[in-house]
Amino acid sequence: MQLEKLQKLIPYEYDRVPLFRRRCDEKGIKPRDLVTLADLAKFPFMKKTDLRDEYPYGLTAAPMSEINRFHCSSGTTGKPICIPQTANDVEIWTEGVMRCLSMYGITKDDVVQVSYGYGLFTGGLGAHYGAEKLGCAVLPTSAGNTERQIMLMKDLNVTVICCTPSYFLHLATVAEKLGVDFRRDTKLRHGIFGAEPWTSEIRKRIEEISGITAHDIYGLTEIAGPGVAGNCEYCNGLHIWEDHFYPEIVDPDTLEPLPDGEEGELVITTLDRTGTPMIRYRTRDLSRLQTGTCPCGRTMRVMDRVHARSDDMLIIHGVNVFPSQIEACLMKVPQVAPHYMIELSSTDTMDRFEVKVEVEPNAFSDTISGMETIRKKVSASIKEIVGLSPIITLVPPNTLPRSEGKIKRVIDNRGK
Ligand code: DLL
Repeated sequence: MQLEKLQKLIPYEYDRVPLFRRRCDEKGIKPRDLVTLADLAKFPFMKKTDLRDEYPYGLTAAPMSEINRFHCSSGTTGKPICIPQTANDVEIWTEGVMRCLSMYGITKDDVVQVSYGYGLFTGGLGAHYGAEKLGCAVLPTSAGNTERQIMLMKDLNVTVICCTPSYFLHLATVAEKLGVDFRRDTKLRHGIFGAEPWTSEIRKRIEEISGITAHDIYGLTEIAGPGVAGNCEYCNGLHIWEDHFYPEIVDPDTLEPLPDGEEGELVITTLDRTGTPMIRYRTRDLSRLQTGTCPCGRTMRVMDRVHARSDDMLIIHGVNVFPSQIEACLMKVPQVAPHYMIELSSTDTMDRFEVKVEVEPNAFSDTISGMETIRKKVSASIKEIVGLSPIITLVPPNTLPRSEGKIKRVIDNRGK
């Protein structure tokens, strides 16, 4: 089925998207050369800079009469990227989210609060359409106005919340301040979290503080939005909806395909989308396609949770460090809260590497000795796993910035 779809998609793209045709011609490859699935690796990659360079319509394959929605994602600089989609593209995306929700055990009896932002970001409308299609009652709060979110959650008997994991942690802090206990005062049972890397340690913290089950939903604007993959009840990774999204893992340096079981950059081809199809799109997300079968019985392949992006990697004192590693080290110390910042700056001679982390309210004290014990634990945890000794600054509860959407945890001022 994947091969049949690819054999339609490649000529469709070749005929309609000049950039793709030019790249194929340069490589001396023709659509008819796709005879087996393995032949896909002969075709050129697409990447974010292509979308930026061809902004806004250069990679659009369908005529304007068929385009029915735009979503954009912000670039780090200048213009955003823009993904025009057909009604069928939106339908495929909706189905991906619906399948995820159903896999998480959500049914039409659930009340789903969508606290992802609505608009050009795909989180809000993606979760909304998927939940509505499943027959749930949807509460489209969008992001922000946290106290009102908590009031509505209580009053409307919300059972499912969709938001970034970092926003849920903020919501939990505000709920505590308002005297709202999720277990006692709400019907909340599930959280559908994604849009940013989050470690299993944060997942555990979320489940402990709220009593809900935290589910992982993965996706990106270029490929659809949320709902490209989600975890099953075994939480052993995320099933990719492979009938719509064809995954590959490549070595991020050589770009050669890697066998299942090896970590590299996730590359996705959209098998059915016709508005802005993506062929071998380099996501920059680091993952692995797992080998073997999943005990849940689903046969769609499983990718590891995305713990980092290749462009997130920091090189500090010559050591490669991912923010998620720091997060995992911090979460090993129960006295610190899941709110932290990594700050880097440089002097003439060396990098300054500081980790600021909030102390849990019940562990916070104004005695130097009490704080010093926690600081040493944090320092030892980072030293053991990352091999570096950053400056550790413990800060009082609720003092670091919070975000309503994707959180920015790294400030890198080196070389500025
Ligand atoms: O973040 C789509 C989305 C919305 C996914 C809501 C899940 C929930 P973009 O803004 O284009 O789209 O950002 C996509 O976010 O390449 C990953 O780096 C990261 N990301 C998304 N989901 C996860 C996840 C949306 N579950 C980028 N785990 C992707 C880790 C994630 N990273």
